[in-house]
Amino acid sequence: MSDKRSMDPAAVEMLKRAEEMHLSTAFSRAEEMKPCPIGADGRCCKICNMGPCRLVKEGQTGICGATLETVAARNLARAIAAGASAHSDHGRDMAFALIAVAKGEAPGYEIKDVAKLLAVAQDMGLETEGREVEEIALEVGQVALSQFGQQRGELIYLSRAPEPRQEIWRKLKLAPRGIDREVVDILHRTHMGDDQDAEHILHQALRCSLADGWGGSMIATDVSDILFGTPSPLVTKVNLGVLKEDEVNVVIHGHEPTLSMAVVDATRDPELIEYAKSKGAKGINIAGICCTSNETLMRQGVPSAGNFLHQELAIITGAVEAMVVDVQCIMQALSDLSDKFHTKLVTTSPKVKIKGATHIEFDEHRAPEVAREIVRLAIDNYPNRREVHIPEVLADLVPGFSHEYIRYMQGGYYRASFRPLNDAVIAGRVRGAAGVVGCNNPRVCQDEAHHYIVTELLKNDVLVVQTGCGAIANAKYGLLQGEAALEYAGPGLREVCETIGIPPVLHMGSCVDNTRILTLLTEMATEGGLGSDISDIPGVGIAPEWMSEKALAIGAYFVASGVYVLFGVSSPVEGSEEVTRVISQGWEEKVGGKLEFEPDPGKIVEKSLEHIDKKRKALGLVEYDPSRFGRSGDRRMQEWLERREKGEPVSLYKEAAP
Ligand code: NFS
Repeated sequence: MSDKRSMDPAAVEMLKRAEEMHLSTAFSRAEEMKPCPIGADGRCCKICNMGPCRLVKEGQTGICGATLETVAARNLARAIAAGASAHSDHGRDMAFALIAVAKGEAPGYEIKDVAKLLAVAQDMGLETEGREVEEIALEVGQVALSQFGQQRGELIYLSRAPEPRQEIWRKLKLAPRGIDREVVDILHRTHMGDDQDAEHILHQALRCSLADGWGGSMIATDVSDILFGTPSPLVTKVNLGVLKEDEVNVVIHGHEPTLSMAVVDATRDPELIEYAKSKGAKGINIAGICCTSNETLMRQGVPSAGNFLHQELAIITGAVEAMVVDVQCIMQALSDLSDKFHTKLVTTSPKVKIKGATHIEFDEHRAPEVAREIVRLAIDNYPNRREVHIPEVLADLVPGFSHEYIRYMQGGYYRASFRPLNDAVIAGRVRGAAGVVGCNNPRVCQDEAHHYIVTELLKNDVLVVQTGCGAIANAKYGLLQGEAALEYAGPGLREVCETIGIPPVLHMGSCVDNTRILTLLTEMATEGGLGSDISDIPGVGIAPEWMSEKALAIGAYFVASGVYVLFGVSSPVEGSEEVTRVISQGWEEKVGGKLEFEPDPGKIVEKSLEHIDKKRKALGLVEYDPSRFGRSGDRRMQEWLERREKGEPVSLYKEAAP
């Protein structure tokens, strides 16, 4: 079943149902409303009330004289600041939660990963010897919190980056001073009548993005691991087929794990399960959407109902008793849509209310109580169900690849390192690495670019790491299972995956967990043999179907960390050649990474491979030649067994020798 709106059969099935029921979705609205061509290109300035000014003619300026490049740069910088603040504010809430847990004021939560707590404390330069866990946790929480309001100096986590990278940041005055400060700086300098030099504005955008990647987001990841456990692989399922016809379905959607983890716990409460049974349901089923889903998927194996564009489709199944949301990536359309079904849309964040939704405010000081109230509401709603239509589409996946686990799996407890991966890259067995991340966007066929780009990269022996909606996209088509290596990976990559026993696509977490990729790159850069900085590594970052400002912030911090980043869909600075030049060539000269917008997925693959090979060459590595590999691993074993079965004389020992 193919469709230009989505390559996912579950989505296509639900879109058909939406049409039959005359329901509007993001897919149909995207067809009805084309993007504003002026805004889409970054040519619209609405910073003051003399405008909005539309800079559509050659050489035209705003009323104040602002040029197209200033306008486009300001728009991009503001988007990056908004994205950085969303991620970072999430990090701040996690720090508050950690403090509350450390003080014993947050029942239901605990410090699950003491080893991670100690590692983070050490990175923060805190004393850990002879101290109580709670005492350390309190200080870690306080130091994390201090990073937001810090005014001078630099963020503590910058010291985690490779040394040459830190030097670049210091030399160029890119080292963020404090998380909030860098965001406010952008809002100030892009106010009417301030910074009017595109390059200068964009320089601050890089600094602000670093405050996200090596600040707010990294805090979010670390504290989540401390409180809920550092992920390691497990098996679970994805797609709308995870919803259950005979159980109360609670869908958690949004981003912060504090709420979702509490709701997960509540759905497992025997008393509430009994209560659900009293209402005629067989039990309580929980599933996730978007990045909250990634948080619970990575750690507890809670199935995922899908990525960003699945949020409305889940409701259209008619099987969702409650959709519980906190912050970010939540469409307002859910409110009207849930009214047409029996679904209760529950908002929980003090920051987010949606007209028409039921608001049950979440508070980490009484999380179990709030979570139980929400689950009870869902159960009470079960008898109101009408017609249910759940697509029978689902796939297995193996998420849980934290950078700690990736390190561990390459040598076990005593010999964990990145040596095997680096050696594989050096030998050309693995050509390079790619982080393929970010959203869905109804302006392009759902998941198609994610899937195409990743399968092409795998074929070319590029190891892929994913987060967010990109990971969920490819999980739906089976790429996040071990078997995918046999089917999709080139010969060298396949050998590596078979040897370690991993999928060729590693799911590293939610969108804030892109910071795990920063750590992974740092590990590769410092392990030896692949240069000394992130910019030396044969790797790329790709956001094929991006839509959110957070994606831009992520893209920018990868660039500032030295990575070549390619975004699909369309360019928000298309109107300005100068800004397009600054963020690509200009940034590359400065920090070694660059940002490009490339709508054609085929070209994204081409450019990625070209860049990977260029970096290989610069490192003096052997030229990539897949014909040298593919004679080891499970396939070889299989051949040997087959020949032996046929009675042919074989010796595994002799043949294994080169
Ligand atoms: Ni990240 Fe995109 Fe949202 Fe997650 Fe999905 S839309 S930028 S991937 S859920 S944050």
